[in-house]
Amino acid sequence: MADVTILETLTRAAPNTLTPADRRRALVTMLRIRQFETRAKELFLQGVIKGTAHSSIGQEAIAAGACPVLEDRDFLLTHHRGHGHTIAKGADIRRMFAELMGRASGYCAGLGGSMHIADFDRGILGANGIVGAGIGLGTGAALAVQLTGSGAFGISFFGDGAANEGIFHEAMNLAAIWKLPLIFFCENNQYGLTTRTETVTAGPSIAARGDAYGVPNTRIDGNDLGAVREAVEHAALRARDGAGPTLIEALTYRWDDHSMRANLPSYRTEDEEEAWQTAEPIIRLKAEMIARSELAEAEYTDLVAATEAEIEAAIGWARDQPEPDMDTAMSLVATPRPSLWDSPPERGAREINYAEAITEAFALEMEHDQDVIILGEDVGRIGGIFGLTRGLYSQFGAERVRDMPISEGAIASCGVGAAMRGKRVIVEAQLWDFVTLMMDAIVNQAAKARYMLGGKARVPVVFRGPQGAGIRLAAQHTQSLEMFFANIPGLEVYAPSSAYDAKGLMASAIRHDGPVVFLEHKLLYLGKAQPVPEGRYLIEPGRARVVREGSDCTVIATMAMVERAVQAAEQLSREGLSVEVIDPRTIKPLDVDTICDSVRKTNRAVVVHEAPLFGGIGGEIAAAISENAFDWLDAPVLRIGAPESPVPYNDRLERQYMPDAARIAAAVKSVTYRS
Ligand SMILES: Cc1ncc(C[n+]2csc(CCOP(=O)(O)OP(=O)(O)O)c2C)c(N)n1
Ligand SMILES: [Mg+2]
Repeated sequence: MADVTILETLTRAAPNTLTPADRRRALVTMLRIRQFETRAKELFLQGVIKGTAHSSIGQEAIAAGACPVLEDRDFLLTHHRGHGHTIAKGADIRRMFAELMGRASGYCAGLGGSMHIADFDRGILGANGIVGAGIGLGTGAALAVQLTGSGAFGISFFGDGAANEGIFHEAMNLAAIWKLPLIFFCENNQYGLTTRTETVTAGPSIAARGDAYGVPNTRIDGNDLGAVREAVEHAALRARDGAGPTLIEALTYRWDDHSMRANLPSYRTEDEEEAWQTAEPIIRLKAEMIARSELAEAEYTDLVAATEAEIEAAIGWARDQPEPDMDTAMSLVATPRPSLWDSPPERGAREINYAEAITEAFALEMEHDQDVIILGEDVGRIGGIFGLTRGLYSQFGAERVRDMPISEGAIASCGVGAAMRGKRVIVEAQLWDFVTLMMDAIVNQAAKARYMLGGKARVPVVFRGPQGAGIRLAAQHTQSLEMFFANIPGLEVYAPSSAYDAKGLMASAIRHDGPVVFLEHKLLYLGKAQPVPEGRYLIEPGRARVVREGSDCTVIATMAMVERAVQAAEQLSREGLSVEVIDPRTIKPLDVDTICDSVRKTNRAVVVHEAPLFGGIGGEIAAAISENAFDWLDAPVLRIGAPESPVPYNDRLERQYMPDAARIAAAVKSVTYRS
């Protein structure tokens, strides 16, 4: 049965602020969207469009009503059902079809498909395949424009289903406390896939959820062009005036199945479908325009014909476009770096410790570039729980060193969104284990944006925090998670072990135009002062450091294990063994050449890291040695890591859990004395 209360709402006319020209433009937009979706579905059924796509037929009034309020300087983020929004914001329909057909001239170079269409030059920051993701990214883009003071604003479109994602609530809170210029636009089409919204959504309405955050909200008829336009005009004025976000819930209905691919057993009644189709937006607008004598039936027929011709021409163009090739696709994964690196300076005499070196890199980069900002919990006045941002708050102010709510999902998404809109963002996870709550922003958004958006997106964001065991914080505050990220193309992973490297690599991470995961170690924060140059310098990622030279065995160690490997080497030297210690410094890119050159010299290798052995970087390094230096090996490559267990709290057990100098020395002896 159709939802009577909603249909009653739909027949109530909203005050109309549209001019006849606005209505005509909107009608054309709606016809273009409908014809785009109709033909896309036919092409999908013919196998010309593959994968999937989500039709917005029935919901056109939302795109046509909301998007014209956006000016060139404004932005939008949309969701999987986003064709209408991008068309209404001015995207080139030919390139949209080309993308759906997987062609090189498509918006994402054929690498993203329907759910990822973006046109940064037009302020279209992307559709998204992750339900709710655009809401979090929207907070960041809104923060970036707010900091610029341009008076611009943006809209994040999402479905009713997304209103039950945590990011909806985190983002709403964030936007409210900072008065971000953002419209949260929920297209409530009554279903999330096959699930009826009201059966999974608590409270009187999605709009009413705004009350909890002090965000003005309204529930409107989403099939009424005038109602949509008026609500968005009103919310836009608030956003431009610095009054903050608005939540709009627009009631509507999708005519087609969830997706073009979906072949789901029926979950809606024919009565319901028919009732909503009679309330459909195009026929309503057409009837209104005819009643106002703004349109004649024959003119409408001409508009439809002209739209059909335009869409056919776009399809014809798209069909003729070449497909992308693998080399080009591969070139879009990694964000290019400058090919010229300063040669790192001498260490000098001045000494600071690892934590202070990172702080110094922040300060120098923030001084150098106004766009660098830091987001994290407690990073402001107290400088984070380990004090790394202490002093920066008084130097650079609360706008650039921003205390965040305990909202890791929003912190990370906000960082990515701000980076997409021109900022260089440093995102702190208070303890690295909390990164598990940031994973969508890092893995699905930041890591893939450049590739999936056809090489157009620039996402300069550093995700950083302290990992590792050693100070009895137990299993949820002590993990070594580098391999979570090393396995994701598009991310770089830095893991310095000395103060000198930490400063130079942090500068490189901040100045990189792509996402970097920067791992620090709690035990190293507590380490001794070491010589570090005072000025700015960069260390090239993917260049290992030979920490100590030797000729009998190579020990490759990461982070807190480097110092332990050096201790083992010193102990062994007293027994007559010469051990070379290598710190890769960056897990990805990994300097296989330096490691293998060393093994070709020593003929033996031991790899040591703090993470559990299985799936650790040790396996990668051992494989690289076997592939590149097998003929030089006199013994199998040995790996040392933590046991297959969470980190124990008990002091003695925690020490036993972490590899130490004695275990490293024993491993070196076992490979050295076997030949
Ligand atoms: C995080 C996440 N969970 C689940 C999915 C699979 N999925 C894609 S669309 C969708 C329904 C979303 O419903 P809604 O937000 O109401 O948007 P609509 O499809 O109705 O426009 C689901 C479950 C996904 N893509 N991302
Ligand atoms: Mg829905």
